Amino acid sequence: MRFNLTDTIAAIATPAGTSALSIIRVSGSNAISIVSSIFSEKDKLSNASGYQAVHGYIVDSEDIIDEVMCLVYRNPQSYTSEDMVEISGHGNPDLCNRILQLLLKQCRMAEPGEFTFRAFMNHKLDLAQAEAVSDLIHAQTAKAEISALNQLKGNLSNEISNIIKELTDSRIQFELSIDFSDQDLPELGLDKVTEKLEQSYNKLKELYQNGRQGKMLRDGFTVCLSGAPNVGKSSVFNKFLEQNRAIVTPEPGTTRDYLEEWLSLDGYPVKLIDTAGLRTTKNQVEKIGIERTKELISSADMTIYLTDPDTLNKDLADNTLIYDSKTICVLNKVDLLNFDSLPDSQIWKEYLSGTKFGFVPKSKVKIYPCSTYFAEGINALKEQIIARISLPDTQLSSILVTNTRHLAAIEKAIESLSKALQAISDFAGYEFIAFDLIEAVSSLSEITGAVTTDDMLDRIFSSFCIGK
Ligand SMILES: Nc1nc2c(ncn2[C@@H]2O[C@H](COP(=O)(O)OP(=O)(O)O)[C@@H](O)[C@H]2O)c(=O)[nH]1
Ligand SMILES: [Mg+2]
Repeated sequence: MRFNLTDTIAAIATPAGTSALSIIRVSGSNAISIVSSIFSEKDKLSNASGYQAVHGYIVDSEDIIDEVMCLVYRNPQSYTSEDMVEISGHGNPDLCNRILQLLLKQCRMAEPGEFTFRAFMNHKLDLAQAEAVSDLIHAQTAKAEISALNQLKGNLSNEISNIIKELTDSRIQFELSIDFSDQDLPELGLDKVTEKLEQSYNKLKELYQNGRQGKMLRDGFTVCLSGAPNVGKSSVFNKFLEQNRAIVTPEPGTTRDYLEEWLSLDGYPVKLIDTAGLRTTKNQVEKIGIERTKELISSADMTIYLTDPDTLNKDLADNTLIYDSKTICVLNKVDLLNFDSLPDSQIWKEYLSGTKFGFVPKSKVKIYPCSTYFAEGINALKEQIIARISLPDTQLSSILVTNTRHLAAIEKAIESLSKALQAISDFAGYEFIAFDLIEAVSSLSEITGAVTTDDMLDRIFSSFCIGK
């Protein structure tokens, strides 16, 4: 086992630095007696009932260290399911550390995630919910918060438990048919069992497919700006961030190394990357920058390929403009065009007046016109990105698998279940089908934590904050 569960543990739960308040958490069978021993109102604290707050002073022999409120929790009605005390003191890091040092004379410092680990071991939370605690703390945007909160409420755990129950029921029916095949039991309704297994299979498939997008919600979408030098990549980058982050100059080849920044687009976490312009060059530094750009484009979730009136014809001739689900082509600097001389001048005029955004007339690929000098083009580009990454709101409020570990477990379960279904259609022996169903259940049990290894728990809880 990774942590000793019988020790009493303590940790500062609030961030380091000066703040209005700071909170120290103590959990374990001796939590209340240890805090009482350094508290001015010893009896009041020792006799406090659960959820009672006791006002007093933390004292070191005769010296008063801080005036605090101690909130008492009695097991099992606490986060960890153990006796707990939360000491709220003044947010002075020095005072807070002195209180912690006093406590640590009688108990041990908590490891990262150890409070939540205890909650898991004491069945307050299952593993998927414990992971949601960490996701909720680290969620960067509103959409990621909703999804983590749903998981914490147990939505994912319930769905997985229901599927586990269905699969286990079916497995038992197959096993009974093997074990008592010589007895007068009613025959296994193979059609009905198969139908149920197919339903579970479809549910898992749906969870997996939605989950691939859900994972992006948790980890973010990477959007890479690319195109020839000087088309305005850094200008677009700065407009998105609403600050002059990247250097913009009229001179081609300004951006050599890439820059990346996080932003929230309609509640979705987006990592926007500004890259070196793509061109043939003899300059060593620029060459390396261009190589990096190519790697970034291939690993990004989306690319915004920019061109401008000067490079458009070359880009069209070279077939560099592609329009697929991963790429958005943009013609920047449309303010430089002489609209009256263009074939579909009316469309361009409508665009410039901010009423239209769409195709560049007569081009083979869909190219979005834009100018970093006008808000319309940038806003419309943002909408295009959002449209491609956004999930329907119903999907957000339902179950969304956002965690790589969970997705891998679901994928394994789908594989085992599809083997079971194949075995049924091949008229294979029931023992083979039962075996595949056991495998599927065991993969799914890893999500809720009914099946775990020390190594797996280590990996999960070590990424938590201290004090959580
Ligand atoms: N006319 C016009 N100039 C632009 C526009 N966007 C960027 N520029 C200018 O084009 C030049 C190159 O821009 P920059 O963002 O550094 O391009 P990058 O090399 O692709 O990063 C700068 O002088 C910008 O001010 C635009 O929409 N219209
Ligand atoms: Mg640049």
